[in-house]
Amino acid sequence: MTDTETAITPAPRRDALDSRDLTAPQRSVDAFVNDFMRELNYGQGVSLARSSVNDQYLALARTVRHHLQARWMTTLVKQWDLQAKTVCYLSAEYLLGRQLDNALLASDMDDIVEEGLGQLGMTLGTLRGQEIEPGLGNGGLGRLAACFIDSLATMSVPCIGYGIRYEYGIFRQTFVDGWQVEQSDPWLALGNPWEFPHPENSVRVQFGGHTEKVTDDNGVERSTWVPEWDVQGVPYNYMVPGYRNGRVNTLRLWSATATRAFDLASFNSGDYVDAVRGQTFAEKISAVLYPEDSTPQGKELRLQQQYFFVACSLHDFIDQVLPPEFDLRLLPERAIFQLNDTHPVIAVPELMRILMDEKGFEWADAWAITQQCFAYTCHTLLPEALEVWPVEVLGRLLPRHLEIVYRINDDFLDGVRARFPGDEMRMRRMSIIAEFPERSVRMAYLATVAGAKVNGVAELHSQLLRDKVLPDFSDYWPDKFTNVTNGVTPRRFVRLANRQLSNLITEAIGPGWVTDLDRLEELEPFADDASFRERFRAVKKADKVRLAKLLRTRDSIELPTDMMLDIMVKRLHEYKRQTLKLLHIVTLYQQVISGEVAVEDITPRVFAFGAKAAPGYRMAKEIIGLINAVGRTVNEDKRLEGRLNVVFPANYNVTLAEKLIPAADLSEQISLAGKEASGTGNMKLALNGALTIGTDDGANIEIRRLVGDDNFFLFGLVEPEVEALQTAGYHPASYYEKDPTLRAAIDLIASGAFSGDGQYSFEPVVSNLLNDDRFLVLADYAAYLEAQTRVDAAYADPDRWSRSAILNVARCGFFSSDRAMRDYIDRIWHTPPVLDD
Ligand code: NBG
Repeated sequence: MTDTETAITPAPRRDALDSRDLTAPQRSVDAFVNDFMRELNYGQGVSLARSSVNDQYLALARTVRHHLQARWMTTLVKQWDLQAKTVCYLSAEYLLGRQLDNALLASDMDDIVEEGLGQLGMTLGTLRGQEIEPGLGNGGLGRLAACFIDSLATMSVPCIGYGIRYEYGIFRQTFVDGWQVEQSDPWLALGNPWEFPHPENSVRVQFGGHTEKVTDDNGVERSTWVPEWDVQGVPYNYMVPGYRNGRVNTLRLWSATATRAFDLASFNSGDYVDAVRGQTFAEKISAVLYPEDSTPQGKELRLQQQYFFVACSLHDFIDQVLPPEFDLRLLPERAIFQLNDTHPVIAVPELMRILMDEKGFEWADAWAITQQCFAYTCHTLLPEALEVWPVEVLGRLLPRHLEIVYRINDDFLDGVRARFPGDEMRMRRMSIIAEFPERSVRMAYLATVAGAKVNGVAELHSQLLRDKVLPDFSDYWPDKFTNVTNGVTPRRFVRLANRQLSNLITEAIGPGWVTDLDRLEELEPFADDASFRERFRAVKKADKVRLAKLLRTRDSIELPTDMMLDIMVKRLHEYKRQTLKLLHIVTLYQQVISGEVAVEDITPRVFAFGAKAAPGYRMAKEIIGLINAVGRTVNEDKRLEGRLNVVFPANYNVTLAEKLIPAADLSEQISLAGKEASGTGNMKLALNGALTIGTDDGANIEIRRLVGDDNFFLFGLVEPEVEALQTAGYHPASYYEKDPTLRAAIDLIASGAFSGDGQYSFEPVVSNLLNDDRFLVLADYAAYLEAQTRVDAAYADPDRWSRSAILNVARCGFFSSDRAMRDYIDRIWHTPPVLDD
């Protein structure tokens, strides 16, 4: 074939996909062994005898994925035939967790694989351990996106997840002398069998330059963008298998590369480094995930990432997913672009630009389409976490988009002016462009103006979003605002993470709960069944033993398995109040060493933490240092042996969460009321039979309402009280002065009791608590301690405790991400499932 022929041969389109029989590989142990050996010998190119564990893992992954690929092809063909409305989930983060187990579960291959590997002298457990999880997210927001795409696949709803294939995911945390040290996460280094690159479908993304006014053929003056530089986005497809329903959706992650990989002129002239400079520059865009959580940094590279992935995604959907010559006026019938927080909001002016500058639409028509195609989810309440981009930065990087944003704002403010004539203050408050401290674009406002719907992620959060964060907007468009309480996937966080509990539940009520979590309510009567409670306790114990085994090899930590396991796992942030938990531990320790309390009177507890601090967040890192210091002191003190223990395994991630959560007795959800948008760890823990000690915040409120006051340990100020206290003037030191128990705990820290030889006094933490305490730790301390005594009393009665734990499981079916998806579909997306005929 000549070059010209290549150029003019149209690429085969999806409608040309053949209708050959897309049958999956045979399912039997023999067939598996054959397929596996073929992958090992011909895929990896090694013999069994010479193969490494990594070879074996890769061969296994490829063997298993074949079983899903046939379903994937079928899904794509069907989707093409039906042209059904598709959820395009735009998210800068997906915290997927390991893929192998999920693929085995979805394809129902566990037993076959286990037996087949056994015949070959291998164990599934060893190969499973070889997989490095894709840590392409920071915390709750990224994990939520992963749960959502799992649920949509399981519910047969067409969805494409769009995101970034960061070459380095969330940093790996290690501790050196108790201090967090970050290491890079080269998760792709040993090969990634779960992705399918498609460089032929690359998208060109342009940046920089300026705009020019030109008069088009109809004599209309239009703006055109003359960009200065560009990169290519290469799509990598991942399978998102539904749970045993024959459907596999797609996650498409973009990787940046140079449009011209190699500058031959520089190379020929001998400047080898210069020859690849363009490549290095381009690849930087998708190189690394920003390790921020709840507090954006406003770095220009971050904006490049955001624009890069949404530009790729919109072009992909319009040019590749839709049929050729599609009438874009009908786009709202085919797509809803869900903006996962403000990170992808630059997609709004990008769609406007595509429609006008590339497809020739007039402003009004383009805007009418755009407004129906987007919806926005807000995930925070901290004002500092709402992204803003300085006009100077946006204008330099995306001058045409800035023009479009100005025009959107002008039109929007005209509308506001018409409704509220003369209300200049309101105009200023509502403007998408902020003037102070520097002129910038408020991305949350842009999303609200453009989005058909705006939602918060738990009832209280949605309420506060309307009342506090965007009150003028909710006055203006009351119907635009809605709530969808978050959810988590029961496949990964119960069925996979806690097989024993899953089996127990299935024995009691049948297997239907895995895809219909409301059915857990059928467990209620078993809470009163003594033998069931006994078995439930045995499962918890087994989960602790399993965790202890893991922590021994992973972290050289000895985890006692006969004590209450009290866990706080989440990103380290002051608003989440790990320091409040710490003050509780220090108080118990202080009371024992001072002789105030006899050690026998303490309920034996292991306190487990898991938390990463953003590398630039100094106070969070101080708190990590202090937790480890207190842990070391407590664990080394013989007087407390068998009574108090602190464990803090490094590098909390999805894989570790799947081990920690099933073993937990007590779930710490102790954020300051009004600060945690929802929380999702709280849901995972309750579904695994941990009782919550928590504030009236985020989804805790809904958990408590469902499980009942008797099965939840509530404490602390409620949101209006927080607000009142802050308005009246909060003086943390007054609590210190009034409360001798609190004073003793703080004094003990300040005295250097936990400082070891280094004599480091943790002064920043102490003085922050006493002089600032933005999140009211000291105000809630006494109530928290009191609630902990209620916990102790309840735990002293194993039957009462297990009853409550079982009721937590039985009553938390609401927190399935399947339900969250139904809510999004009913209230926002209107995307029906595509069911088999
Ligand atoms: C987080 C909130 C959590 C919430 C998750 C998922 C961000 C910006 N927000 O409370 O802090 O559960 O989002 O909605 O990461």
